[in-house]
Amino acid sequence: SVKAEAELLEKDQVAGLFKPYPPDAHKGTFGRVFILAGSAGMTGAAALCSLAAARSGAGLVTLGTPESLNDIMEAKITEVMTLALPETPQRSFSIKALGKALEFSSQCDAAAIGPGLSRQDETRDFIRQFVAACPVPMVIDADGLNALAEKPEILAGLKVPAIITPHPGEMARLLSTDAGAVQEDRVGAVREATKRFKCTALLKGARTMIAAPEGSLWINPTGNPGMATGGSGDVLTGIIAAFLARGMEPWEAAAAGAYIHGLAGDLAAAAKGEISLIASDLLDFLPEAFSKFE
Ligand code: NPW
Ligand code: AMP
Ligand code: MG
Repeated sequence: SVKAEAELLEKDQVAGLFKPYPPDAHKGTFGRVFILAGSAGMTGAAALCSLAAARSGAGLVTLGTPESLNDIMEAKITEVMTLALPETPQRSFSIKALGKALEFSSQCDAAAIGPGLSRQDETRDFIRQFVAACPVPMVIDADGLNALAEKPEILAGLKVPAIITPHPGEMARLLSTDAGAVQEDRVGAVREATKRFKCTALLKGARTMIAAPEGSLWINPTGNPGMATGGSGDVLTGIIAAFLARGMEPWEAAAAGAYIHGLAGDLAAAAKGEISLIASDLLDFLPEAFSKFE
């Protein structure tokens, strides 16, 4: 049954979503995450997203990267492995990356696609075909969403669970409206998205909302305007991917992800101030955010 009212996410409820680590845990216990992110000019999005997954408990994180950016990514991030994939002349994923990317994804527990991928035509085709055939649960953000905006049937036809994480601008593209209209009726927009695309939808911005296809609707109480800074959303995508890989249900991964991300932002703002807050501060404050749940 569809609840009429949105419910505020409570800390105790989020705590219940984190199952304790078994003492005999190994890397495989917590899941393998595959991230497709980045292109020339936006390697930061790829680094932030994949490091966020590593900081959020994923056992192994692999970043698929346009091949000429591979050495840069290897130097930028130590804990994350990379998979170099065919690229366009503008150094974003080409359609030739599809086979290898799909093959790799089948060995993983969850995927994330979108941050910093660019909106080039060939990359858009790669994204569409990857999402349509990806065999594991995935979180789709940023240019992943932009690629699907004119192909809503791809999302609606998926056989695996998916979470979409649009900001109001991306949500407007998905629903063929404008960001102002989305902001005027955030509840209506997030409900429409989950209904139309048959997946869990998370609408970002002050008071992030999470809607699940079965009708529940949550409002995240954490976070602050200091988080309105480049790369902040790319961190959220990595956190949610890690939670999917450790076996959370899509609405659980989205809700716990929004809560932890906002909490890291609040801790970072308390330490550094809202003005100076940058996205990598969120990575630095994730450990303290998680410590509230251990
Ligand atoms: P306006 O103009 O501000 O009013 P885009 P992007 C609207 C990557 N990044 N409320 C906004 O409206 C991303 O991952 C890479 C209302 C504008 O129309 C993407 O791949 C980084 N409106 C790519 O860059 C760091 C809102 O949406 C539009 C809104 C482009 O992503 C940065 C802007 O959105 C970035 O993460 C709100 N709360 N929020 C890196 N270091 O590599 C947004 N809008 O055109 O999708 O651009 O979000 O910057
Ligand atoms: P993106 O636009 O993709 O970089 O995502 C921005 C992130 O910062 C999202 O998680 C937003 O929910 C968060 N954010 C942006 N502005 C605010 C705000 N005023 N209050 C709380 N969170 C915000
Ligand atoms: Mg974003």
